[in-house]
Amino acid sequence: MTPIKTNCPRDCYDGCGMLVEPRDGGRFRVLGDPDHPVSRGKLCSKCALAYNGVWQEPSARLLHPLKRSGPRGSGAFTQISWDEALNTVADRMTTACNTHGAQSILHTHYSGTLALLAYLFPNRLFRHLGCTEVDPDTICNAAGHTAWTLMFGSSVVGFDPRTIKDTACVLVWGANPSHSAPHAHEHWLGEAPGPVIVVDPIKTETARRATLHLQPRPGSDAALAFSLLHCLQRDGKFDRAFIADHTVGFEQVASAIASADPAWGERQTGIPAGDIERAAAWYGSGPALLWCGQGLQRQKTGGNIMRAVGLLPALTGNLGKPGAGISYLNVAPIVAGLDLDWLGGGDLARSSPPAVSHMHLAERLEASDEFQVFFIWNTNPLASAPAQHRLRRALAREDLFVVASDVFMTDSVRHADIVLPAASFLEFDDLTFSYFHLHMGSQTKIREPLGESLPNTEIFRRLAGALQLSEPALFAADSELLDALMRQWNPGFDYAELQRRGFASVSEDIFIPWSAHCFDTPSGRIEIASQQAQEMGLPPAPQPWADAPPPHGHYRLLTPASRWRLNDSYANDDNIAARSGPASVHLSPSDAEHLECQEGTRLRLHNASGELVLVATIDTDVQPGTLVSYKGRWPLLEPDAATVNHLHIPQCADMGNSTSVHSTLVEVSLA
Ligand SMILES: Nc1nc2c(c(=O)[nH]1)N[C@H]1C(S)=C(S)[C@@H](COP(=O)(O)OP(=O)(O)OC[C@H]3O[C@@H](n4cnc5c(=O)[nH]c(N)nc54)[C@H](O)[C@@H]3O)O[C@H]1N2
Ligand SMILES: Nc1nc2c(c(=O)[nH]1)N[C@H]1C(S)=C(S)[C@@H](COP(=O)(O)OP(=O)(O)OC[C@H]3O[C@@H](n4cnc5c(=O)[nH]c(N)nc54)[C@H](O)[C@@H]3O)O[C@H]1N2
Ligand SMILES: [Mo]
Repeated sequence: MTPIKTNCPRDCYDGCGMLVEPRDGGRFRVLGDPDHPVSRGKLCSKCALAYNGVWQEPSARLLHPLKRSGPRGSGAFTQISWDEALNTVADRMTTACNTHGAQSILHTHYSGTLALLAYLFPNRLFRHLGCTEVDPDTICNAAGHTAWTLMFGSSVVGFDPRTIKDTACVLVWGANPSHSAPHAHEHWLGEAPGPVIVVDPIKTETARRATLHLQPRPGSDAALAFSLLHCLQRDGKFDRAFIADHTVGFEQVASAIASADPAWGERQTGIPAGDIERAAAWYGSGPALLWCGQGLQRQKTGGNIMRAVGLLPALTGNLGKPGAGISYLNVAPIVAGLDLDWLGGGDLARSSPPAVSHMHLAERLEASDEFQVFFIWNTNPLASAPAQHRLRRALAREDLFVVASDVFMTDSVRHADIVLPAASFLEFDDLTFSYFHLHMGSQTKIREPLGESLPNTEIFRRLAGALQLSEPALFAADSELLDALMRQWNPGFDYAELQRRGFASVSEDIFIPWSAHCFDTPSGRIEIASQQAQEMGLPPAPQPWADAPPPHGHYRLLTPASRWRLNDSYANDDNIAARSGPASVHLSPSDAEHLECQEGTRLRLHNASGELVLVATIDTDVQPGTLVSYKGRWPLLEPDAATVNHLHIPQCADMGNSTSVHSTLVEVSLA
């Protein structure tokens, strides 16, 4: 049998093309597609291990619907039929609707799969009923989205990666592609004809490979942006005509830029003034690309930081021409023709109760009068969300009915009353995309779902049936949805042909966003100063702020993407667990000396949210005062049943009710 082309649906910038070769014993070998321009015949280490490991391991998968038969979280379950599972869920949802209203059903979902049908279709049911949603982006990137939407009118229009050949400089700010986009790190950044500058408090592998690494103190990026702007203005690199024609509010940042000389910048950020000068000279030397990662805005003032960094392209005119541009999440060009609101049932919503931020989730769930049903699908909040201990306590509420749908028995699934087993990406057809490069792909069914597991779409069609709903949109077949999406996209071929090709670029022509300089803001220009920001109680224009270094005895804990796990997926793969070792905390040699700790010493980290014991790794890539521990473990696989999100204080950023996880402060002692 010839290998079958499919695509990776994980929440990752790379969105790789893959080949699947059948092997003996009903197993498959999952490889990178040599024809795919991103994967180029190779998968990243984590996906290569997990897709050929735990994802194909029947004993690790949820194979049947289950009902709880012991205390919450104990893991005691009894196998039941799909009918019993769905009728039980439907009964409890109906009772909640009748007694407390549909808004008392809270559902949370995010990024287990980003394949369009599996990711969006289940929302139809919840929207049709009028249930409350946990706003998914509040755990990831909502501050950045709010900030750049205010400023540029969109946060999802990125540069075409192919224009890297036209650029004089690439500035990677608060992203770590060596972990979070390994193929972009390996291939794309290597294609830059000029200098690559990385701004990151950690000397990541991408920073190490860069022409220049600026290593700021965490949370000092707005000050760094103003200092770079000071140099650019002084050296005549501002584009006066662009500022006059396409921006509003420059006068509101002018004096702060004038004061932000590199010596001031060095004091605020810890970056040598000479490096600030060098970076500004390179960024100002020609068209420049700016890639802002999601780590950048997970700060208490993350919105201000994104707006301050956004001043660089706005004041130097680095937008709307080849080799210039910005990228945060590059989705708009890919899904431009697709009606994703229709796919997710936006038009079915009769009423939309206000969404709940992840920062308020534990607190809101704890109160017994508000939510009666908690429905968890495509996400694992007991691993990924803040205030882990408090959330677990909230989930222990006996009067709360908890439903969970996942591929594996995660911590969140263990806390469910009813478990609905989901099929994996090898087991159903779907459409994939990337939020960096401009390709759509087919996710092709390679084999039947393991056990009785079902694709998300089928689970929610059956649930709509059990709820005796009649809205036809809730019962749309996958083939119907895929055909409709293909018609909307209109590439000139059908889904079967896409499956044969594996993937297709959404545009053969190079895409130059904002070339017409039309910004979807109230003024139609880039809003350096924003009335809307003021109405949100924020300064109208970005401020040159830097977080103060942590107070004496405290450390700033960063918990970014791990190279071994994809969010909290893959923690249960034995090979990955062996390679990534025990949960550790990286600290600088001077902090290690101060704490009298050696390599391997057990350190106790604690703050108002919780405490956690981690193994010390002494690491010169980490600056003094900062600690790093990579995200993505499962509490149930850890010695103290806790992960870094035990320490994650649910404190909103300045915008979007979003996480400020990289602002977390901890105290440390020997365990
Ligand atoms: N400390 C700290 N915490 C963080 C972050 C951080 O930087 N630091 N980052 C945050 C970010 S950026 C994000 S996006 C979140 C992500 O948090 P999550 O959404 O919780 O993470 P994922 O691992 O992407 O997916 C969750 C689950 O979806 C399941 N799944 C996969 N495919 C399917 C499917 O087809 N159907 C169903 N029903 N389930 C499926 C997986 O098995 C997995 O258990 O975590 C956040 N948490
Ligand atoms: N291997 C792997 N890949 C992933 C994921 C994963 O968990 N593992 N998660 C996926 C998801 S959901 C997302 S959202 C993306 C996230 O991927 P990225 O956009 O790369 O974001 P993070 O990994 O959170 O953080 C990136 C960098 O920001 C830095 N950072 C932290 N604080 C600051 C600061 O104050 N200033 C600056 N300049 N930098 C700072 C961190 O040190 C880190 O190196 O990756 C996706 N890809
Ligand atoms: Mo994310």
